[in-house]
Amino acid sequence: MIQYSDEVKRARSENAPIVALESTIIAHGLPRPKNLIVAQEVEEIVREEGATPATIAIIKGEVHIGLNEKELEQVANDDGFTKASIRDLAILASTKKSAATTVAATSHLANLAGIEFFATGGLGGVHRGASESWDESADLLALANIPVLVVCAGVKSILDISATLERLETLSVPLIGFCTNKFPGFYLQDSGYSLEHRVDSPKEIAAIWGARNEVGTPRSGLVVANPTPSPMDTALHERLLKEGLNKAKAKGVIGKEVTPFLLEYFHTNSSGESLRVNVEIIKSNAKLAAQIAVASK
Ligand code: PSU
Ligand code: MN
Repeated sequence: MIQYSDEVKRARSENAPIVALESTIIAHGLPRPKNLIVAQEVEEIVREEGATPATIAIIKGEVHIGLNEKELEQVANDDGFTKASIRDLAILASTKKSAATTVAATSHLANLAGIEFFATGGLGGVHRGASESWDESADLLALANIPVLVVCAGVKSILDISATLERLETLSVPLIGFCTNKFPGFYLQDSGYSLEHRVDSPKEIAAIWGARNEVGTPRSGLVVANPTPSPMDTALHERLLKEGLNKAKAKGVIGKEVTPFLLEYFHTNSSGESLRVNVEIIKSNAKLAAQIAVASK
């Protein structure tokens, strides 16, 4: 029982390029009222590139692929939207509850709807201290098992980046840098880790995506790491990261609350800097994902 927006319905019938967008960024990653404005602007960027945006969320238990104006507003402003990963989907469907979807859940639902391209901000990954807390995002397993291409600005710098890269390797998730050999660190252009593969055009990415069939690896996703166009000041980033992690620990924040807590800490303590960078990231990723979707047709 999938509810498609009118424009997504049209795009599907015309076999036109579609880009999936996640809703957790809107509901839990960006502060109000900026979140709604950004969500609308990001959809517009996708349209300008000649693709159709499909923001994905669960509303009253129903899967929505593409949201109308009112539904987008609900996701942005309604307190009833929890943060849903793949394991929550059946529970939400049967209890008729609403939720925003993470990278994992959005990829899953995009694939269900036959959408291959998806833009987010930063991926979830292995958290610092994960060897004790076992906190590893379900995004990683989803990337390994769901054939959706995800454009992101690397993994969030609040994570253990080295461990995340190791897990991506173990899980056989292909990883390519867009116009860079450095793995981006979300707020920063360079996380300090190198990338083996670099591509310089959406066309090359589309070709790699298409080549998976030839070598018999069509079942996994693909991560396109697109560095932020305007990074945060490294010293400010360093300071907020240290403070935020300490605060989270002191307050005993665990589970799926960790990521929203740290993002919020950055947003309220960087005088708008982290928010500015986060917004630029989402926009630039949406643009690239749309270009790849168009180049794949
Ligand atoms: N990127 C952003 N803001 C976010 C997220 C990504 O710019 O809020 C969300 C995504 O939905 C991602 C989630 O899947 O953070 C990861 O959460 P966790 O670490 O709990 O798996
Ligand atoms: Mn987690």
